Order: sequence, then C-alpha cells, then structure tokens
Amino acid sequence: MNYLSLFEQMGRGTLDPKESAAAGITASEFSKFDVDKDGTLDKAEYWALVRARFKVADRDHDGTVSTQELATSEGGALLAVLQ
Ligand SMILES: [Ca+2]
Ligand SMILES: [Ca+2]
Repeated sequence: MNYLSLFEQMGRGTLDPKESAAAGITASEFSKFDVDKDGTLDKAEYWALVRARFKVADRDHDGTVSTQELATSEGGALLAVLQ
C-alpha cells in the first residue's frame, strides 16, 4: 500500500479494520484510536495515530524525524502508516 492509495481510501472518510491492518495498524492500536468505537478510523482518529507514531519515532524530541530516526523500528512503524 502506498501513501496515495491509503488516502484514496481515506477519501471515503474512514478506514475499516482490514484496510488498517494493510497499513500496518494493529488490532490493539485500532481499538485504542477508534475513539468513538464505531468500528472505523475516521481522518481525525487516523491522524491521532500517525501523530502518536511520529512522537515515538522522534527520539530526540526535536519535532522532526531524521533519516537516522526513520531507520529505527519506531521510524519504520511511522513509515508503515504513511506508505
Ligand atoms: Ca471511529
Ligand atoms: Ca528528531
């Protein structure tokens, strides 16, 4: 799945669990970020998840994710929801 195809699906407004799994979102993450528990991730819920992964990947907390930070497993997890 690439960045564009994920957003084509988001054009519909939501991601269901199957689409989320394809984007590397685990079942426990899905239920954590599905705040309204409607069984889908809407754009706000999805971006909350992306921001959470960004924060974890930004190990030195400088507000950016460097090439070195992207090379970590946390960086890989961030890329997984953006590709
Ligand atoms: Ca939801
Ligand atoms: Ca950083």
